[in-house]
This record gives sequence, structure tokens and C-alpha cells, in this order.
Amino acid sequence: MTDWGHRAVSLLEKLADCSESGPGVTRLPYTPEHRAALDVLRAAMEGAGLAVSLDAAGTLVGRREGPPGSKCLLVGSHQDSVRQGGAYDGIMGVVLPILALEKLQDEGANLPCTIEILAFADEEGVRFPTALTGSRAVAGTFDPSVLDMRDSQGGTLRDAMVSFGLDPDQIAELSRDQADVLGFLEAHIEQGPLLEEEDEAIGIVTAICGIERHQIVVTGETGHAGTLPMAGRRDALVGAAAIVSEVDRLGQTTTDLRATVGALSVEPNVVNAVPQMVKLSAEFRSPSDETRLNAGQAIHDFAQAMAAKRNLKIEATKTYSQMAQPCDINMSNRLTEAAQKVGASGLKLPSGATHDASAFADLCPIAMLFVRCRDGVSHKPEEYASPKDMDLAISALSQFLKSF
Ligand code: HGY
Ligand code: MN
Ligand code: MN
Repeated sequence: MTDWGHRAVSLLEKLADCSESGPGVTRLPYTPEHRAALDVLRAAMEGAGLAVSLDAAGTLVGRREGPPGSKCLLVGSHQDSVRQGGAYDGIMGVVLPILALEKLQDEGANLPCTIEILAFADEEGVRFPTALTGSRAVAGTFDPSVLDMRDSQGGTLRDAMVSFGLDPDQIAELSRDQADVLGFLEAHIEQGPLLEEEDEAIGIVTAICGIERHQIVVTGETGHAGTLPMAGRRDALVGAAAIVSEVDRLGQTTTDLRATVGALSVEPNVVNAVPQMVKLSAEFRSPSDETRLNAGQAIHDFAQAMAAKRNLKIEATKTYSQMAQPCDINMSNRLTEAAQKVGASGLKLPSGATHDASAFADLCPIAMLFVRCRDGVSHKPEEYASPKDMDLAISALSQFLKSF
């Protein structure tokens, strides 16, 4: 009797080694670490009887043909991580369905439809200021202008893809025809505390929150920290600090809003000079698009009013946004039945994190399966899902795949 949960553990351990050095997992898209992870995933996909290919956006695709003329069920998640992140976010949603297919293969089960398992190159948007690159390409909503976006070394997304051996000009060909697709399913670690609080191993996602990200540049005037009088200073970091506090205040006082300044840089960033320029991110998430949009507008207004008072210059740009996406009722009911068949209650819960699944909502029905997350922590090395919970998730996935 195969212990599928421990099979998942050993695969995820191998994949966690495909990382830059340092705490946790750092595996950014179109890097040697990404290449190493694709080698591990390719072998696992072939072991599950899948025909494997790499698409023009760097998505590894494992395909198993169903009966002639059958439609295709898309299943997958992202291979990339945040910096010093965990070993489960994204990649577990590729490993579990591969093992679910291997389990079905071992049982000699015939697949009722064609299935593709997808390992998207870039969901997090950590290396380049965009996200959902691979899933949007498959869903047909990829915006080619993102190819000119640059990473912190100044390289463009296009160059990174070409050096990875890809042809970005072929990305437009990746979009699937709605008539051929049954739906998109994503399994993912919950990244929150609800399943643990309810003592549930797996849960069914009701909706994925919306998200928007802004880049705000505050410009003042530098000067000698010891000789420049305090009166009349145009200190960019003091201005930025007011914005950081306002982002937090918006989050603390608005229902259903998460507000975060995650990245901030200072120039000239030396102890004895007044800060000249500060670049900071402001991110808002909410299940309500209206709440999120109002918060984005509010921080722009606040920053301009603060800058006028302090004689600073503000450049505020919305760099990214995703609408909130409900999961498809019928597909989620099918997933609930599969979960209940393996003994789970089928608890329903929302997602405060965003996922590749949100990119597919325009193409086909979407559903998500969450796996319990110890202490609810994610985007850090301590992220953990147990072999027992992953074993149950693999059983639920195999029931779901058979149900079409
Ligand atoms: O940021 C998110 O919610 C996801 O992990 N990309
Ligand atoms: Mn993530
Ligand atoms: Mn993720």
C-alpha cells in the first residue's frame, strides 16, 4: 500500500533543495533553481504516465489523454516561491495531483477526460512587478507589455525567458479554447489558520480575494544630517513613514481589508544624510473589489495631501490588480463530494491569498482545494503541511479526477 503522503514529502523535499542558498526556499522564475525544479517535476510527471512539455511561458505541462474527443481538465499551481519562503506554497499544488494521477494509474482506473497538470513559472510576482504570467498565458489574458518589465538587476522578463530557452513571441499561441476546457482545479496549502482551528485536513475554497499593488515614490532633498536645520527639511523618509502609518490605519479600520507595505528602499541610504528619495509598495486585498479600490484611491489622495504639506514630490502608480473571484458552484460541489468520499467534512472557506486559479475564471469554471497549514503560517520557512493531510488530499483529488 503506497503511502502517498510520504511520497509527497520526499518529492517536496527534493524540490525545496531547488533553491538559492539561505533560510527557507527561494526559487524565482527563469533561474537555475527553476530549471532544477523542472527536472524533478518532469521525472515525477513521467512516472505518472504523463507526456511532458515546456510551454513558451516556462510552464511545465504533463498531459494524459482521455477518451478520444474528450475535453481537458486543467490542474496545477505555481513552481515559484517568495524569497525565503516555504516548501509548500504553489509547488504542493503540482505534486499532489501528479501523485493522484499515479495513484489512479496504479489502480488501473481509466480517466474520463484528458488531464493536464501545469507547473506555472511565475505566480508570485517577486522577481518581476507582474504576476500570474503562465496561468494568464494559458487563460488567454497574458499582456505582452509585461515582457518589458525589469527585475532588480535591470533584466527584462523577455530576456529572462529567452535565456531560459523560451520564445516569448509564442506565448499568444498558448491560450486554450473555452470549448475544450472542463475547468481549472488548484490544490494549495491554506496559508491561514481556519482549517487548523476547525481541525480539518482539507477544505473547499469559496472565493479568492482581489488584490492591487501600488508603487509610491517620495522625493525630497538630501543634505548633511548635522548641518541642515530641522526647520524646512524635505525628508523623503519622514513622508514615507506617514504613508506607511496610513496604509496600516486603513487596514486596521476597514472591514475585510488587508493593507501592507512590504517593500521599501531609501536613497542615498546613509546614516549621515537626509533621505532624498524613498520607493515603497502598498498592497490592498479584499473579497470586495469596492473596498479594495476605495483603499487604493485613499492612499493616493493621502500621499498627495501629505506631500503638499511637507513640500515633497509624490509619484504613485498602481502596478498590479486582480479582481476578487468566486469559485464555480458546480465544480466546488463536485470537489466537496470527492472530499466527503474520503472522510472530510467538505468545510468551505475563503482565500485571503491570491492564486493562479483567479486567472482562469474568465476561461472556465475554477475550484480550489486547501490543505491544512500548521499555525497558519506561510511565505516563511516554517510553512508546513503534514504527510497525513497530504495523503487525504491526494485521495480527494483522485476521487475528483475520476468524477468527470
Ligand atoms: O500573494 C499571494 O497571495 C500569493 O502568494 N501570490
Ligand atoms: Mn505565495
Ligand atoms: Mn501560492
